This record gives sequence, structure tokens and C-alpha cells, in this order.
Amino acid sequence: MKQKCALLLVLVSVLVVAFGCAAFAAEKKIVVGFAQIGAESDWRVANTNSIIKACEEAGIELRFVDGQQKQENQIKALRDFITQGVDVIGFAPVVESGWDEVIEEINDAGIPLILSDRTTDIEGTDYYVTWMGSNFIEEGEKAGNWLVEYLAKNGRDKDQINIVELQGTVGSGPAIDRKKGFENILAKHPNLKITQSQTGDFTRDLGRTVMESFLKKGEKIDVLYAHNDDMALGASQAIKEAGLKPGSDIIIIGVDAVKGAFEAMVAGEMNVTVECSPLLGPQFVEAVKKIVAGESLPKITYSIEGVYPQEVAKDVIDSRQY
Ligand code: GZL
Repeated sequence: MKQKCALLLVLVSVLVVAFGCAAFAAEKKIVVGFAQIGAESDWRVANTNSIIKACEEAGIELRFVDGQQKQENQIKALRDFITQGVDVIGFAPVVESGWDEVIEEINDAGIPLILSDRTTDIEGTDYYVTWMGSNFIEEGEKAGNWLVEYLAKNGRDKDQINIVELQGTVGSGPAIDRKKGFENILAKHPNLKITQSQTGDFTRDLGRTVMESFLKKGEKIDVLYAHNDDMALGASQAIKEAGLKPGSDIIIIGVDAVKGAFEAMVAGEMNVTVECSPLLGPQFVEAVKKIVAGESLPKITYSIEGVYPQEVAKDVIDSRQY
């Protein structure tokens, strides 16, 4: 009899422990490390908010690091995530090069990597599970095509057009490819020339300072092509301070489609913005869940994006989410 009681006790204890572990396993939170570029623009802030909100809603523990636009800060964050043994790493590389060593460490640690927004120049695609973001070459081409159509509509398609360009962060994917895409279009229109080009590092302040230097040269400027709206809006400040009207004396082209660009277009101070969606949070969380569940994912997912010229700004501004 005693033996039967002892056996029963052991059986019950085993069952309690088993259920306890199962319950614990079922409740174990997914832990994600995200190495963000910084908070350099309205786009980036909207991107961060989207990722944080989506992780909160999904009950995912997000360990978020703001790299302050410095590669060394992002590399340190990535190494910390490896040490912490997070389940998944999310990463938006501030520039394309200089990641080989830390990416190898992530791969050696067996932690799945999601590239968000930007990419690296590392060969092949085996080092990450999936990348989500925009086709920056296409965005540059959309900007160029809009300019060609706008000039034709205004009877200026035969004019000699001088363009100044505010580039994004030197060495970043969007800066390299938005320039490439825009120049693909200019190659077909020899009367459209980039006469001055310099980085404004995607920030409003530097956009304004560099535009001041462009204006000080005293050369004719017909168009500003800015790789993001923040630099376009900063540059418009400099244009106004020089006694000129942004949006009419100088055509203003931006990228991102942030709220500030729509406000400027409604005021007649900007002509077009090419959309680049920062709202990657839901997509990012879906990818994390699929990785943890062992499901397969596409290597690349491009955001679906439009072009918003001044004439539609008033009608759509209230529906914009960022
Ligand atoms: C583009 C993103 C760029 C935005 C800028 O996907 O990487 O970085 O265009 C931001 O506003 O700073």
C-alpha cells in the first residue's frame, strides 16, 4: 500500500512539474533587440514609434537602442543583444559598409536577423532572414519623372534647368540609390543638370546650412532635389531668408511624404514629395512571430508607395498617418 502511495506521489509531482514547465514555456515572452539609426528626421521618429507600438501590442519585449546616427553605437548595441541572447535582432544600418565582423558574430550566435529600412553592402542574402523597406532607386526615378512631367506641363521642357541636390547620409542606402534613380532620369534629359550636390545628412538643420551655401554661390537655381523632406523644409527656410519663394522661384522636391511636407505644399512652399513609408512596425512584428514559429519568410518585402504633388496635398493631408 505504502509503495502505491509513494508511486502516486511521484506521478503527481512529475505531472505538476511538467504542466508548470509547459505553462512557463507558453508564457515565455519573445525578446527582440532593435538597433535603430537615430532620431534624425520626422521619418525616423515615425518609424521608431511604429516599431515600438507594434511590439507593445504583440506583447513582445523590445530592447530598443537609438544609435544617434553613429555606426559604432549600433555595433555596440548589436554586440549587447548577442550577449543578452535575444530571440531576434532587428537592425537599420546607418550606412552600407563596415558591418561584416558584427554580422558574422550575430550569425555565429545563431540569432535570426531582420534588416529594417536600410541594407548593407555585404555579399549575398544568407546573413539575414528578411529585409523590409523601400526601393530607393525607384523613389529617385519617381522624383525625376515628376520633374520632367512638371516642366513639360509648364512649357519649360526645353529650358536649361539647374538643379541643386541635398543628399542623405553619406554612404547610406537611400542616399546612394535616390541619387542613382534621379540621375537615371536626368540621363535622358540633357537640359536638366545637377549643378551643386552635397550631403545634408537627412537633417533639417544641415539642409538649411547647405542650401545657404548653394544660394551664396549666386548661380541660377531652378530646382532643389532633397533626399528627404526634412532637408527640403530646412532648405526652404534658407530660400525664404534669401528673399526667394520656395515652391515657385525654386521648385522643391522631397522624399518621405511626412506631414511637414504636406503642410508646406498646402502653403504653396513645396511642389512634390515621393512617399517612403516608415510604418514598418506591423510588418516587423509579423516577421518576428514567423521566425519564432519556424515559418519561412520572403527575403525582400517592398513597401507600396505613391507620389504626392502639391495639387492633392489639401485633400490628403488629414488622412496621413505620419
Ligand atoms: C528611408 C530612410 C531615410 C528617410 C530619412 O527609408 O532610411 O532615413 O528618407 C531618414 O528621412 O532619415
